[in-house]
Amino acid sequence: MPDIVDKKSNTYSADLGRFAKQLAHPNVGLFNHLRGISVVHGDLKHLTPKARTYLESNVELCQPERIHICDGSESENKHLLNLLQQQGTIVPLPKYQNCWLARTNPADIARVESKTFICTERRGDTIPTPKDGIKGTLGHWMSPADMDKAVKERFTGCMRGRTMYVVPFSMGPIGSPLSKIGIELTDSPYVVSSMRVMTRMGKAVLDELTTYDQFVKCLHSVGTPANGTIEMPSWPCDPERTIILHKPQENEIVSYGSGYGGNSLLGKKCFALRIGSTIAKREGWLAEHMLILGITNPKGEKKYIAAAFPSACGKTNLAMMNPSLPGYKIECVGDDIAWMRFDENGQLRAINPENGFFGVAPGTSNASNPNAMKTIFKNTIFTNVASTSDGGVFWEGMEKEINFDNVKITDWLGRPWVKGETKTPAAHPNSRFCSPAEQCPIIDPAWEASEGVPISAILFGGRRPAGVPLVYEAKNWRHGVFVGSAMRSEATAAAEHKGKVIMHDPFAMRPFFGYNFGQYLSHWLSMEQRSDKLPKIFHVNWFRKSSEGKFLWPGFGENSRVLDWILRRIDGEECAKETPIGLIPKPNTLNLEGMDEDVNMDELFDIPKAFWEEEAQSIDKYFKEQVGEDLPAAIDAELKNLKNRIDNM
Ligand code: OXD
Ligand code: MN
Repeated sequence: MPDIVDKKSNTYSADLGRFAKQLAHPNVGLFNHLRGISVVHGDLKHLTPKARTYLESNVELCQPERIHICDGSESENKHLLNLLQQQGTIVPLPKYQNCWLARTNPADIARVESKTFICTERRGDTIPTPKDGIKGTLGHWMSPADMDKAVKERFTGCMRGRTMYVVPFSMGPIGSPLSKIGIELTDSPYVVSSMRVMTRMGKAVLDELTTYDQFVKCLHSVGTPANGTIEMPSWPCDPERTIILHKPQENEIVSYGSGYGGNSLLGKKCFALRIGSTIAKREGWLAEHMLILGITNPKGEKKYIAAAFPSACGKTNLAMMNPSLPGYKIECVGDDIAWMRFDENGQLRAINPENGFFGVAPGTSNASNPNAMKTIFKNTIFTNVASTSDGGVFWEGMEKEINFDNVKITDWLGRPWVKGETKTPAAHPNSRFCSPAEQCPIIDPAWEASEGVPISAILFGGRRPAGVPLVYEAKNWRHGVFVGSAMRSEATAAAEHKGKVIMHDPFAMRPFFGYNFGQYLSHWLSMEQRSDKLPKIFHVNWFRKSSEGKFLWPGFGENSRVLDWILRRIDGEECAKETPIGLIPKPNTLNLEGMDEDVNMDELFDIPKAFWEEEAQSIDKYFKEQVGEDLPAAIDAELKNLKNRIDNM
């Protein structure tokens, strides 16, 4: 059997004969070796000089048994899925077409912010200096020497007995001037298969590299625990020593010990956001944690909107929304990341650097997101959802989609689960689907446009049960940057935080800043010099609750009513009135026609003075404690203005 764990030596052993036969490649010859290691798939000749050097040094460090250069083909993917199945990492889901379920080691289930570092010579380039005695929450810094030490300790020989996969990938459509290339070296076939969904991956990217030999270096290993014991051979990992490192100066990412999501699919958070934001700063553009959607009004006029919400706050749902407002159409460009830059006419243009959706499964249903449901039941890898006895999947929110009388449920840990009886959730709250974006029935015709789509508005938002109205518009760009900097939201399961605390999450980027947040704010402010056609900025909150604890706004498709108001604002309609926090809809200008539910507009748009006094204080405290000297004066001035306006309420 290929690649099974040999429990005694804790290395992978393999029936190379069968493996090689499966992979037989016309170009694989006797001389396809690198430092004595055989290349079992692909050809070293296809690597550019820099790619080869990068591979060589990491082969030396990690000492894999063999090398596989990925071509991204269907047959390669079949082989990998086969391998994963034989290793017990994934099981097929026969209810659907080419769908698979992975169950991870329960210790490896989410991003690990506390073990994520940015490495620069000077600490201040990575993070602001928090006030004395206060723990910084805007990222973690490591010195280059400590990074080198951490890498050596963990990576030396970590791939012994395993295959090192060379994964060339493009963030953004191959060849677009807005795209960037990466090469991920990994020992996880699960990562390779997922990267094939989430990025443009394979031979075409190597070809593209030959025109300019520049790429982001991404080294990943699931790890080999120091004590030699791999607890769960189907999901090797090393949670104790997990570490995720970024060196912006070298365009380099190194990730060890976790096979999960943002920790291991290095194109996503590590490249497209952390390293991406540092490249964007250098090159004068923006790499953001934002969905991108196209919206067409009943007159057939189309605009694009980008929106930043923290993880698990409904970005995927908004990006794929079926508008309830008649005559409107929404099309999806991306659900998680936007790379945006001003073109020569001063128009902000965005691409979605990703090629797939790595969405939170729980809560996704035909009621909340019918377009996602039409996207995710073919060619998908599910991770940590529950399974059904008829070969399907289940998660919290799918209760109406399955017949509990006919099927038995097995939870994400592989234990029997009974609705109404079992107290723990069937699916892990951060369980995911990983599906090709092109399968989305409302994917935008321009989602792969090489020049990107023109952005007319930027939305910020979060889960705010109290005090924050459904929508308000920033007075201008500078005020909008302040609104982004002051974002807060209830914690969710996408990271390791517990409970329902309201956390500061500026720009929904707190876990993803690649450099000092104060400098990031200055960079955003500097966009004012790049264009006189800046998009309008808004703040939205679908999650406000009444005094009885009920949601005041139904959300989902009804959010199209808010987008309609936003579009009319972009067109210059005078449907807004000033408040101390920004502009909100004038009475009767939010189109509520045909809504099933009565909405208490007074409560939904109430701006309580006491709440906002406290909010401004909390923002002030946050800036003082976390950002200190690095806070741009313009943002401090915006906060003072807000306080004054609240005082005069
Ligand atoms: C994600 C996240 O995985 O934001 O998209 O955590
Ligand atoms: Mn995200």
